[in-house]
Amino acid sequence: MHRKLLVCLYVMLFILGTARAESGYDLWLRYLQIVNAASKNQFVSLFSQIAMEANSPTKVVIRAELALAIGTALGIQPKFLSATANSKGLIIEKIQHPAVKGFFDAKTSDSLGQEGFIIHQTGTAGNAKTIITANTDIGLLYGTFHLLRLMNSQAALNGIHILSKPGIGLRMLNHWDNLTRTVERGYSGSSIWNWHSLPDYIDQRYIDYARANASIGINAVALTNVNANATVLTPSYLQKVKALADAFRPYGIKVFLTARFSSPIEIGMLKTADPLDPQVQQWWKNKADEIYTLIPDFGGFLVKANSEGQPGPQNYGRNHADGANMMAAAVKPHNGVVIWRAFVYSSETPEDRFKQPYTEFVPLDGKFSDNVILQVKNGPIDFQPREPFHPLLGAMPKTPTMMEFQLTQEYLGFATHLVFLAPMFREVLDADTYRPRQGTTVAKVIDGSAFNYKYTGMAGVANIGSDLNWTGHPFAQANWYALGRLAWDPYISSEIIADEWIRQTFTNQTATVNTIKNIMLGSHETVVNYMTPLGLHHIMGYGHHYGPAPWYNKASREDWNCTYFHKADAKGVGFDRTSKGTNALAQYAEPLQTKWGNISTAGDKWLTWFHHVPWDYQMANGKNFWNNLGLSYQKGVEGARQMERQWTTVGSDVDAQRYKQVQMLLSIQVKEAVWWRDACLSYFGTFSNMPIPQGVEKPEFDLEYYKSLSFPYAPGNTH
Ligand code: GCW
Repeated sequence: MHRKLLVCLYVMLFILGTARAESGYDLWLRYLQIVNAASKNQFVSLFSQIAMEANSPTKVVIRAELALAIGTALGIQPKFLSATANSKGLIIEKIQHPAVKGFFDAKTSDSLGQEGFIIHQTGTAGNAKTIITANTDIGLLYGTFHLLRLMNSQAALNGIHILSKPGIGLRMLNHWDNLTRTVERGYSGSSIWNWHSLPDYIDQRYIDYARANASIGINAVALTNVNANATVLTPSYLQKVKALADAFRPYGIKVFLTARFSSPIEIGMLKTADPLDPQVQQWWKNKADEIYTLIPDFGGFLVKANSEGQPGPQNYGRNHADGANMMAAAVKPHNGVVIWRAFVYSSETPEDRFKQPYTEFVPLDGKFSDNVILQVKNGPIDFQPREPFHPLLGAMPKTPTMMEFQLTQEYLGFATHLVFLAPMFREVLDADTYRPRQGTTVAKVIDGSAFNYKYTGMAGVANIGSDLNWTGHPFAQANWYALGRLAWDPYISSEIIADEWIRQTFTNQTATVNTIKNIMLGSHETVVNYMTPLGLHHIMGYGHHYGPAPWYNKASREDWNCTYFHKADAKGVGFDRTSKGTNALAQYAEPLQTKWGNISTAGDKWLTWFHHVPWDYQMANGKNFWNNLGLSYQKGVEGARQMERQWTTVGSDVDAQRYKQVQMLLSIQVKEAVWWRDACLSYFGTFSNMPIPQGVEKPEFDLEYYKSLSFPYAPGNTH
């Protein structure tokens, strides 16, 4: 009996132990054990002796990461030595260090900038010297993580020479985290910032978060929700922010805060927040001085103003430039920046929501101070599963525009749907703005090369929370990863990103890597097909945005209704944004205006974004629009089923815990794909008056059933 109990206990402990190990907490920094002998030998010999001092906080971090990675993957502990001109093995020192000096010329060193690095191997086996070098410690950290990534994917190093530097300056996460620890549009637990126990308690999570970010080059984080709370700017909260900034600094991460425009009134006892009022200006200057005294490398402010009820300069009859410049003047002496969001739509104007940011901001180009960056959302409406690129991108030659992607899946199935967003981001980055000329892709606008911007940036609205695995869905980690990699290199392919991530996160077995890659690369198109095919947009449930609700028309303002966005009637469906409609298309350069303005050349992706398409409109494949709509939904459902099937083949290459997790989530995804298809086709069918097309499964329930579903506590809705 006693023995039996003991055995039981062991078994339980074993299960618990495994569970912890594979919870997903380690993200892509799992440092999976290397079993392949040749590869193992290569890295054992590379890492057995490392020449570097530990003479800065960042170098201490580098050493700790190396010890962890090498210990876990290779089972050895590296020996750290001081580097000298005669050092062999791995050398990690700055380019001016005697151990590195003479290897690279001044031009190469200049070209690395403040964050780039070189990994260089010389000499013959047995006598090889491998150098990681950079102009700064942070560059060394990035180089180290790069080398560890090569180890994780068991790459061959022979004579390796890599010079890498970031394509974009601000590589950023925007947290929509409230001080209450709820997360707006967050689906993976509560905020990881424990404001209550800060500043004295530094959760290990903060460090692991910083490690993960640094490993993919993320160098800036806005801690708080853009629907901002002025309290974060009060002295006691600034102490907490300082504690986080101190924890992140060795990892090269700067902290930003969201600034509520009305803060001078709310916490400053002023009567106004008018940006032209000298007292208000002085208040912001003092506030900035106070912050920079605590956090000398504070990044600056991220501001949502005059949008969705947030206060802003327009409350005082001023414009966005007046507001942004006032804050920019406050942070300017400290080299700070103001990131001003372009996601605005007026509370009164009945103008097509699509058009409003462009209408408001283009006349202000050239009027912003030189430390203001305009953050433009991915898509003129709002982070939809597929949007045409935002027409502001390319239209602001004198104002740095940065990209705001959304990692959290507000409109993409929350944290229960597997959707790899790199292909969606790529589609947008590769889009040609034709401004000022053909070939000026969105990537070229945001990396600054098109207009020589002084600042460049790419932000992702974070999908991170207190869940064990950070992001809820194990695959949502890949979207965090993708943001970092794309911000570092806005031209990198989705395939490479997926490949790297899988090898570090799951397995190095090529067949399984390929299966998982397949699932990931097809997932975005699949989701678009079962949610919003052929250009449909914003037909999700009201408020929480969960599930389909194309019938919804009860919102307090017209442009919060699904019916506003699709305009289905007996004739057809879609938003006419041509010159016969709202003419939003005029905000794009030629030839896009003409191409997208013509229903026959607009392309399937953008069809109902720009046209009210007749149900019986004959499409290129010979079928009418209604049939194509049905078949797209069906294709989406089949795509989801296919993902589920493919996952069953990954077998033992994926640990049991995450295998099971993904399996359960995929079955939810299939169920919800069916729900989307059936609800949408049942509803749109009441207008098309055509039967469910051939080849499309019939809905299980009637429309009333789908309409009756309600989700009062759907997550992420913090209003
Ligand atoms: O998409 C909408 C979201 C809001 C969000 C807003 C924004 C932070 O539904 O929750 O508020 O966009 O981006 O400002």
